Amino acid sequence: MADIMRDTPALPTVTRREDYTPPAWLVPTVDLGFTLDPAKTRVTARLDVRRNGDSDAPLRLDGARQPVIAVRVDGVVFNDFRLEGDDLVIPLTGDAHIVETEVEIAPERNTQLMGLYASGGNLCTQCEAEGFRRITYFPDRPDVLSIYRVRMSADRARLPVLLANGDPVAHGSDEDGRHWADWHDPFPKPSYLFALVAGDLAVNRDTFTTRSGRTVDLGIWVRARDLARTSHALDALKTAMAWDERVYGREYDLDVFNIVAVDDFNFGAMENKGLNIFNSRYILADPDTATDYDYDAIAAVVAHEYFHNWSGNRITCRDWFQLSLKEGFTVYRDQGFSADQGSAAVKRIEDVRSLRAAQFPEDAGPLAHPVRPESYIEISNFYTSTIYNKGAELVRMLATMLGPVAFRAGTDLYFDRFDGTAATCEDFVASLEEASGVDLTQFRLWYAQAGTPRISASLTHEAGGGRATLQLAQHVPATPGQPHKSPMVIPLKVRLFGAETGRALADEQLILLTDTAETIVFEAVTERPVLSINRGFSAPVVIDSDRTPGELAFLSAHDDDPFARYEAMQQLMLDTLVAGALGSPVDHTAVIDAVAATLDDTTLDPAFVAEAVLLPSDSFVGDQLSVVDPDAIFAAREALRHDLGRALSESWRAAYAVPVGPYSYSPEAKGRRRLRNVALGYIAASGADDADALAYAQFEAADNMTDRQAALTTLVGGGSPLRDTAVATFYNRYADNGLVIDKWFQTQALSPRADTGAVVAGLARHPDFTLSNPNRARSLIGAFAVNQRAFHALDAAGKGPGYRFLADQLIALDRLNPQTAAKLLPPLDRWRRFDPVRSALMKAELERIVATPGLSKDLFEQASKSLE
Ligand code: B3K
Ligand code: ZN
Repeated sequence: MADIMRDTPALPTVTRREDYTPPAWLVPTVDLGFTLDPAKTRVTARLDVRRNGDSDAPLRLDGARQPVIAVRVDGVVFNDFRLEGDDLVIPLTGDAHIVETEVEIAPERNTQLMGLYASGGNLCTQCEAEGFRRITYFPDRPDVLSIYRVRMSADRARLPVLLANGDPVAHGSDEDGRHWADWHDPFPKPSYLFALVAGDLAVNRDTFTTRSGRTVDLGIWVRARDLARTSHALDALKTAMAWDERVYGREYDLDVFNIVAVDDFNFGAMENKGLNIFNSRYILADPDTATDYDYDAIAAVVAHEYFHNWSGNRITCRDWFQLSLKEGFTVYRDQGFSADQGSAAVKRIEDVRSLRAAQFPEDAGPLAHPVRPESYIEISNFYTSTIYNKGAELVRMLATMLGPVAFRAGTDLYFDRFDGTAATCEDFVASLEEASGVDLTQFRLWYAQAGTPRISASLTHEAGGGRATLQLAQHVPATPGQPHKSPMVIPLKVRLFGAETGRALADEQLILLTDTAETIVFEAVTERPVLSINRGFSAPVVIDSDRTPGELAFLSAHDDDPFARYEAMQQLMLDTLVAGALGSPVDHTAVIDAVAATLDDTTLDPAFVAEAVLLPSDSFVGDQLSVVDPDAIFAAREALRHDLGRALSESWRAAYAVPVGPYSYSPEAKGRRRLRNVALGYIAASGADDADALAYAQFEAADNMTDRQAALTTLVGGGSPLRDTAVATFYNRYADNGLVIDKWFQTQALSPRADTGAVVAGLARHPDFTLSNPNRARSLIGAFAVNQRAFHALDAAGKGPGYRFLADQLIALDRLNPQTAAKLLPPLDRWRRFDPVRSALMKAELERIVATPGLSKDLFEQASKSLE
C-alpha cells in the first residue's frame, strides 16, 4: 500500500504569513542514526533541545505518524509523550534537555518521494519543504538551525556507498556484512537541507581550488553505466564555482561537494548542504542522448543548486512565505551564469519565453499569488513560476534600478549581515536599500501584489517642434484576494529611433514609472520617432502600445537591443495571429518581410535568428484572447507557418544547407543547429514534397540528439509513412535509456496532429508508461496538457476526452505522489477562458477531482482554488 498520510480535504489547515511566531524550542545539535534497509529502516535521533524565549510550551515535533519505538528524555525512558495528529508532543519542565526518539520507516513503500525513499534499488532523501518529518520527529521548519552528525549503517554488498551532508568523519565494517559511515556538517542548517544517500554508485571525481587556495573534493555519483555521461555536469560545477567567486565574491566552504543523480525525483534537483541530489535528467548527458537544450539546462541547474550554498543554505528562509528569498535570487544568479556562458541575448529571450509560458498565465488565473504569498494549504504547491521566475525578475529590476556596483554592494551586505541566519525577503530588500541609498519603499509592492501589470504606451511627435511625448499608464489587474491594487514602480528602459534614418535619437533611458499615469517629454527629436520600450525586458509587464505594423517591422530590423528586436518581431507576429484567430482578414506580408530581413541579415548570430523567426505558441496567442478558440488559433498559426515556409522557401533551404560540421557543444555550433532545425520546421510547414524525406535523412544521419529529436518532431507532426518508422526506430534504439524514452513520449504528446489525443491515450497503456516515475508522468501527461489544440479537442459527441484523460491520470497519480499530481493540474485551471462548452467540461473535471474520496491536500488545494 502506498505510504501516504491523508488530510481530510474538507478541513484543510491554512497556514498564514501573519501568524508567524518564532520557534518555542531550538535544537542546536542533532545526532542521527540510520540502520538502513529499503524495507525497514530504524532511525534514532538525539536532539539537544533548548527553550527559546519564555514560552512554557511543550516540545512539539513534526512527524508523519511513523511508529514510535522509544522516547527518552535526558537518558531516561519517557512514556508521557502524546501523538497529536501528525505531531509528537513531549511535555518538558526545564529549559534544556536531551530528547531521543527511535522510529521505523519503510523507504521502499514511499511513493511520494518525500523523506527517505528508494530509487532503482538505492536509498536517497528529499526533505524540502516538509519531508524531514517523514524520516524522524523534529521541529521541521526552516528557522530551526542545527548542527548535524549522522551515522549510517547498511548491507555493504547492497548499499556500498554511504553519503551525507558535510564532511566524512569515519567509516568501518561490521562482521555481519554491514558497514557504517559517520558524516559531520559543521554548518548549522534547517532540516529541509538534510540529505543522505546509500547505494551502489560509481563516482566521477575532480577537485576545485578556491580563490583562497582551499582544495575541494568534487564527486558526481551515478550508476556505473552512467559514469561516461557525467563530464558535462562536472565541468559546469567547476565553472559555476569560479563564477560565484568572481561575480558575487562567494567561496565554497566545505572540503567536499557531492552530487548524486537519481531517476525518481519530484523536481529538478535539491541543494542539500554539501550533498546535492539531482533528477538524473539534469546530470546525464552525451551527444547521442542529450539535446543542446538538455546540456544548457544541466549547466543551469548544476549552477543553481551550487549557488544555493550561499543564497539558501548559508542564509536560509525564516518561513516558507519567504521562499522567493532563496529561489528568486538563485534563479537570477543562475540566469546570469548562463548568460555569461554564451549569448546573453538568446538567454534573455529564452527566459522571457518561459516566463510568458508559465508565469503570466499563473498570474492571470485562479492560482495567482504574490511573490511573497500570504497563505497556503500545502507549501509544495508554492514552488511556482511566480516564486521562481517572477521572483528572479524582481531581483533583476532591483539590479537595474541600483546599477551593478550598488547592487553588488547590496548583496555583499546581505550575505555578510545574514550569514548563518534564517532571513526574510524584507531583509534582502533592506540590505540593497541600505547599501545603495535608493529608496525601495514602493518597490516592496512587487513582493506583495500579484498580477502582471499592464502598461499602455503612446508616443506622439510634434513634427515641427522637435518634441516627442510619451504617455504611460499602468494597471495592475485584480487577482484572488486582491481586488484593488496600488501603482507599482516599473523600471522601463526606453530609446527612440528615427523612422527615416534608422539611427538612435538619444541614449537609452531608464524611466521609473511610479504613478498610475505619467507623461515623459523628449526634446530635440528631429525626425519622426519610433518607440523601443521595455528593452531587455526591464520589467515583467505587458506593454500595450499603439505602434503600427510598420514600426514593429522597423524595430525588428533596426533596434540595437537584440531583445527589443526579438520583441518587436514577436509583437508583429502576435498581432497577426490574434487577428487571424478572431477571423479578421489578415495579410501575412509584414511578418514575411520582417522574417526575410532577419534571415538575410548576415551580421546576426544564428541562435538569435532562430529565436526571432519562431512564432509565438498557440497558448500565448490564447492568452491574448478573451475567449480562447484553440482550433481557430491553430488554424491561424498553421496558415502563417505555411505562408512563411512557402514565401521564404529559398532562405529556409539556404539556412538548412549551412553545414554544422561534426558535433561540438560550442555556442556557435548550437546556434547553427538551432537555426537549421527551425528551417527544417518551416520547410515542412510549407508542404514541400521532400520535407519528410529531408527530415528522415537527418533522423538517420544525425550524430547528436538535438538533430535526431528535431527530425523526429518534424516527422511525428507530419503524415508520411516515415513517421511510424521513425517512431519505432527511435524507440528501439534507445529502449534502455529512460531519459530518452521520456523524449519519445513527450515528442508524440506535443504533436500538432489531429489524432494526438488518441495517440496519447494509447501511450498511457504502453508497457513503458508508469505514473510512479515523475519524469515519465510529466513526459506524457504534462506535455499533452500544454498541447493546446490536442488537449482541448472535442470529440464527435461534443465531449472533451483530453480533460477526462487528464483528470483520470491526476486522480490515479495523486494516490502515489500528490506533489507531482498537483503540479500537473494548472492546464485545467484555465477553464474560465474558454467557450461555454469547453468551460463546463473542464469545470466538471475539476469538480470530479475535488469530490474524489481520500484526495491529498496538494491536489485538493490546486483543484478547489481553481474552481473559486
Ligand atoms: N529547492 C529545491 C526545490 C524543492 C521543491 C520542494 N517541493 C530545488 C531548487 O529550487 O533548487
Ligand atoms: Zn532553487
